[in-house]
Amino acid sequence: MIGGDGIGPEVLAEGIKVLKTVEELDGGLRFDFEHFPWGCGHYMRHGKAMDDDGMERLAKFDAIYLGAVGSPSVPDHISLWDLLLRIRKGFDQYVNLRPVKLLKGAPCPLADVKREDIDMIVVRENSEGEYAGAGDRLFRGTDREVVLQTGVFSRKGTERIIRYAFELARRERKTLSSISKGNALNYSMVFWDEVFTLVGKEYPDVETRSYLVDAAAMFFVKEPWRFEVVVTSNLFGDILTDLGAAIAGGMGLAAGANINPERRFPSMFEPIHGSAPDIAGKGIANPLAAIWSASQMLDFLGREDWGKRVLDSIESVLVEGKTLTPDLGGTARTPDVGGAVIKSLRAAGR
Ligand code: GGG
Repeated sequence: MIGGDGIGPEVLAEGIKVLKTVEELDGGLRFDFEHFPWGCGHYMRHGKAMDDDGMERLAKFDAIYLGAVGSPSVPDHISLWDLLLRIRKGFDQYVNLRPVKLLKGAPCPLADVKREDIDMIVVRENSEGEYAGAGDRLFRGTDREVVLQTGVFSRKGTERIIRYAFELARRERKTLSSISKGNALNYSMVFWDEVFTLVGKEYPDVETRSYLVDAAAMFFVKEPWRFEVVVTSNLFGDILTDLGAAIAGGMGLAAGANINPERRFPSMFEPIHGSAPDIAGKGIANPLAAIWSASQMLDFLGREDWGKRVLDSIESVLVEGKTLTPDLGGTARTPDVGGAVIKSLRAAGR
């Protein structure tokens, strides 16, 4: 576990308690946690967000549980690249799975939308694209200054994420929507659309749709029922899933899994929110996204039974509505919410 910065350690602590409860109730499952004190504090002390041998040490684990990265004391591009993106790329976690599902009891700002209308899974490309880190900054500080940020879309990288999404859609018997921007991004997204069509020929049983990202953003708000499985690029996925969080209860309920499907490396589970320095240390951060990401971890580790029970317990806490943090209109504190999920898990029994 890497608590990271700001509210990261606070919300992760509740996820750990939930996993410990699962361990106890199951009787067979066992979790051994090792804590890594990495993040911006480490960067301020040592000039790096993780130890030099950090990736080697992490490689031995089955899964990584991450809190949040970012602090006003460290430039955001350093904190992101030195920890979160380093792990995603170093462990080839090329699939980022982000559910956008309106749980019962969760608030929704949209009018005329039924709860079951918001139930999609976004498959975000997580290893290259707009976040490849390719570019340059020339003639810095002069009037000739030129800045390049290059999107990188390899055939292998594009095919594998699209194929993963098709497999998921086939398994779940859902439609698959590809979100791109082929009209303006006349190299990368034209290529993306071509690969989507090509791979799609192998999946005649999967119904597909293609959207431009601007239209997709509008439909997320106006007609979210259009989307079931969604596949998109790194940047578009990052942005659209914050929009997804906004229509499905807020950032406090948005979970993400960074997956290496071949299991050559550990996968990583995180709430998608950042470190929220404005509320860090106040004990009011919502831990439900972190707990939901623990449920994704249980799914990935082959215990979908417990993954579902943890998610059901989150939903019970929302439906009951008595133990919610301020972002959801309540007055509860972070550990109270973790405690309420545990109580619900215990009540449901083994
Ligand atoms: N929970 C991890 C975290 O702090 N994420 C903040 C963030 O900026 N993430 C960018 C991304 O998901 O690519």
